[in-house]
Amino acid sequence: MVSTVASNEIDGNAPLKKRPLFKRDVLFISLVFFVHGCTEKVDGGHFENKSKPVTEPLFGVLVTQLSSIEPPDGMVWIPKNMYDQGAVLDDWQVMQHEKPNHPVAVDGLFMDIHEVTNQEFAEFMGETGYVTVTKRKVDCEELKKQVLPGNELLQPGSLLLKKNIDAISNPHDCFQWWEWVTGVNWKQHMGPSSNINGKENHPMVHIAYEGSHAYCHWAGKRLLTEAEWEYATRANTKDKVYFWGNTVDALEKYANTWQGDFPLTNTIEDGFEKSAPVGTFKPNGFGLYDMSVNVWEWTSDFYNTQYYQQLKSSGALTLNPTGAEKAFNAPDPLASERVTKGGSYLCSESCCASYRLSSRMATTEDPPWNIRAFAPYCHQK
Ligand SMILES: [Ca+2]
Ligand SMILES: [Ca+2]
Repeated sequence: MVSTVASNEIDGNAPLKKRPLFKRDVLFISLVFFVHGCTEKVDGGHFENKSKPVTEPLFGVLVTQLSSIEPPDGMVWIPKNMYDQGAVLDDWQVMQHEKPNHPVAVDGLFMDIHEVTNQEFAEFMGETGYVTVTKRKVDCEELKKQVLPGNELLQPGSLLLKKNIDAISNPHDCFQWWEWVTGVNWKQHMGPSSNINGKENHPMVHIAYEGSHAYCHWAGKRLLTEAEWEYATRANTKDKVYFWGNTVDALEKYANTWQGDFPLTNTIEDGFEKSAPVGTFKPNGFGLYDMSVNVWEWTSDFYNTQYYQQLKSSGALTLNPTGAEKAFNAPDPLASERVTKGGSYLCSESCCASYRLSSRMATTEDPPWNIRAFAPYCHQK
């Protein structure tokens, strides 16, 4: 399904009320960490041309934290630095679209410690009355622009993992384990008869790209770029496949994954068949939780299979890359796709493995065409 409603509109008309900066209610005890970032120019200010490759010395150019600014509740300061974005040599599961790795540098920023929770999203919904894409009637004219004739997914809803799958004949055909369910949305995340009662501190899911922007705008933040997201996850580690090192043995300490033979059996040894409350698993070196799985997270970058090569070919360090100017993905030429990161609780070694640092996924901007659930990680404008 495709929507044409602008990100700053509610029900197509009323403007979203922007939430005051640094003004968040206390939500849950220790598990609810929330964010907010720094809008002021600090230490020389932000770059003017953020995607332009430059070769100037980094320090003194990149934004640093002023000692007088304390991280807002639920946020942590991510210091400026440079790193190699993309595939590392020791990763046997690396995919072509994670290559070539290329040097980038990013400004310091404040960042949410955890994924946006159901409680936080409910607060946004209560104040704004925002209508999510999953609850809107399908705009057939828009739909025609993006799907091929014969597609029958014409009711609001989203995709869920099928239950009781006995076998799969083609591991590359994900529609053997996904099914379209009408009436699925962020409050009825598993179908019309489900609810999120008791899951207030779980990550919110089934949010479209537009909705993630609406939420961030209301909270006085923005989505992370892909480069910011990967840097924050790497947390100044170098040449690592996972943020905790190069061995998958520690996976269960840091990530809520699918354990067993996906999608047939899940042993649930980590205690969670689906999402886990935010902050359940160990954080990375910057103190960020669930950067590897729990739920997928949007970035603001267009997905473009040529972008990494373009950055590499420039031969220069790229400061604060903001992604390609437009989406490009030959197998999905009609869709406007964004980069999503981190994987979900459905990832396993045998399928997805998107808890790897360089992993990335092309995701169309509306949930009906997504195959998993997402929650935005935001930091401020
Ligand atoms: Ca699990
Ligand atoms: Ca996540």
